[in-house]
Amino acid sequence: MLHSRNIRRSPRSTLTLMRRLFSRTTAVIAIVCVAVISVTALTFVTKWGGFGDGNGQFSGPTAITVDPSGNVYVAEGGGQRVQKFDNNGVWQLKFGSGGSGNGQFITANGIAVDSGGNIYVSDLNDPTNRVSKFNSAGVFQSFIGSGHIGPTGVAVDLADNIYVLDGQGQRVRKYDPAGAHLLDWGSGGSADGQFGTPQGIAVDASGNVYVADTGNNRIQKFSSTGAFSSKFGTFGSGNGEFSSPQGVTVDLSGNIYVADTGNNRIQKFNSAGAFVEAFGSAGSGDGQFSGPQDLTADTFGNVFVADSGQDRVQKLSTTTTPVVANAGTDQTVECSGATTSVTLDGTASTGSGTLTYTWTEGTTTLGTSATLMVSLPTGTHTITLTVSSSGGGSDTDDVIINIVDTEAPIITLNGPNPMKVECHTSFIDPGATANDQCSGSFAATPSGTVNVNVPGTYTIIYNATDLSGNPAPPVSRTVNVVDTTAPVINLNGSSPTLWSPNHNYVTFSVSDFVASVTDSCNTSLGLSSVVISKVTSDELENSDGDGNTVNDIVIGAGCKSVQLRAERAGGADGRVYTIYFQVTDASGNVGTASATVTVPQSQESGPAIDSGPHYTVNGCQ
Ligand SMILES: [Ca+2]
Ligand SMILES: [Ca+2]
Ligand SMILES: [Ca+2]
Ligand SMILES: [Ca+2]
Repeated sequence: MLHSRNIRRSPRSTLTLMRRLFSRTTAVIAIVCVAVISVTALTFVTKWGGFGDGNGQFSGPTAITVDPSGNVYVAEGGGQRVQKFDNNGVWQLKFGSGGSGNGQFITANGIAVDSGGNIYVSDLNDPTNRVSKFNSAGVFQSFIGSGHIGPTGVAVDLADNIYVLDGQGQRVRKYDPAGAHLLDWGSGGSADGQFGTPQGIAVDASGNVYVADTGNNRIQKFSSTGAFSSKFGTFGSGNGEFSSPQGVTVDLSGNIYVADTGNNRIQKFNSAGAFVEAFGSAGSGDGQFSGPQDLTADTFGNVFVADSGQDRVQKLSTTTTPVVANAGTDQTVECSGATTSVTLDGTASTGSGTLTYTWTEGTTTLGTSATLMVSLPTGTHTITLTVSSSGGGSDTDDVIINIVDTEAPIITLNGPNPMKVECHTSFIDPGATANDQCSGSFAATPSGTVNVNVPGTYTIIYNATDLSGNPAPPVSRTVNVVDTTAPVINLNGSSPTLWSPNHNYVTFSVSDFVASVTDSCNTSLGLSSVVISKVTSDELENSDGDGNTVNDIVIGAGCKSVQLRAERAGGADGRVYTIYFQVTDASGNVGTASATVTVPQSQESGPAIDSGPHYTVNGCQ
């Protein structure tokens, strides 16, 4: 269908094709209707290129056109060739090279495709000054016309008539499909129908011819026979004003697009020449331009721009799909601290053009990227994503982020467990620390008591609850209060002297010597707890001159008393009995003390002298 002989297109105006199709095929009518209905603002779609001479690279792309299938053809002034791409920028083929031979270029500056897929390239530079025709495979066919002076542009109408714009010649030359010259119009100047070195030309479905009158900063419209119809534009940078506009094209609806080269932008006008929209700015970003020299509209609602200074092609859409914001799936996230990191994902949002994203919670803006990591405190957050399209329109969507705290703290004991505490001392609880992923670290609460004065095993229980009320499993510590200190036997200072040495027994009890027993950990200890562990004498049991007695020491039953003979060796230094006392606390700690009972040698001799134990009787041990 698209190759039907009767289907023609003008190179810088693709609407011509679809107008013809509109009247001939129902199937295509449907496509046309969709495209027309959704025509709104220009939005960036994609781009390709970059400086170079490789396939898909450019050196000064000066002219661009499309064929009925949407293929894109780019002529390079610097690269001296033509490259063909599909509608999405996938490289197809190339032809041409630098030179003056057939099929070669000096400075290609205009391009058009006819209904048969033949490609016309105008070359503005002396000595070439010619328009070359190639078949769809890029094979040189013929020259169109002769005598051109700096031909800057070329266009083909529905009937395959060829219009050559002589930039230096300040005129339009029209040829029939076979290349026969039909007519010329125009001259240099700024009056209606005159030109100031025009650079671009297009033909609409009705055969009207549009010229980008570059030097006069305006667009002029002519009939197919060159009669002046109308004009719009003047020098400037405001809406509807131009700075050296070099390219013009017309879409299916008759809208006119102008490559406003010096202003680094594209401007759109309705079919009556009224300003509709300005798109783009100077720069290298998406939707920005650097001296764009040409543009073309396809039949699918796209406009392709030769972004000459950036050596690339930018594809713009004239159709806008509604913006649909998608803030992503609601999330429930376990708290991980004072704030918890959550990634918001708005990449499922759709809409044409360049989308911008704004995440807000209440009146607070959280960020402006498609995906965003945010830090949120515990609780329920309703976050709104607002998506806006560079082509206009916006939408919002909410996502609920629940930061929850469901995990209990974990308690860790500080200090040893079990823990040993000496009786009589103070117990200082080293405590326990609760660690919670959400609430952080804090002291656990102990319960239970330790009586440091009572040996035994005690248990301290530690509990903790996080800020969300999750209780930690309790942890316990065993505290062993131990008594390792011996009791103290307090003597009353008594140290009796026996006289006379009559060999009789004298009985002494514990209480004769011991005033008290103290053990702060074992207060039940008293005199009754004290026993005589042993008694010694510093003289032999049966020593010389003691009356030949034995059993000088007799410890009573239960070791609470002792009988001592009042006697001493003759001719010695007096007898010393030493009584050893012993008391044992409940923990087995043993306290000892001793006291002496003496028998002097004589009443005049002074105190008995202790020469060490020579005779021992054991008591209770
Ligand atoms: Ca927790
Ligand atoms: Ca003790
Ligand atoms: Ca004796
Ligand atoms: Ca002695």
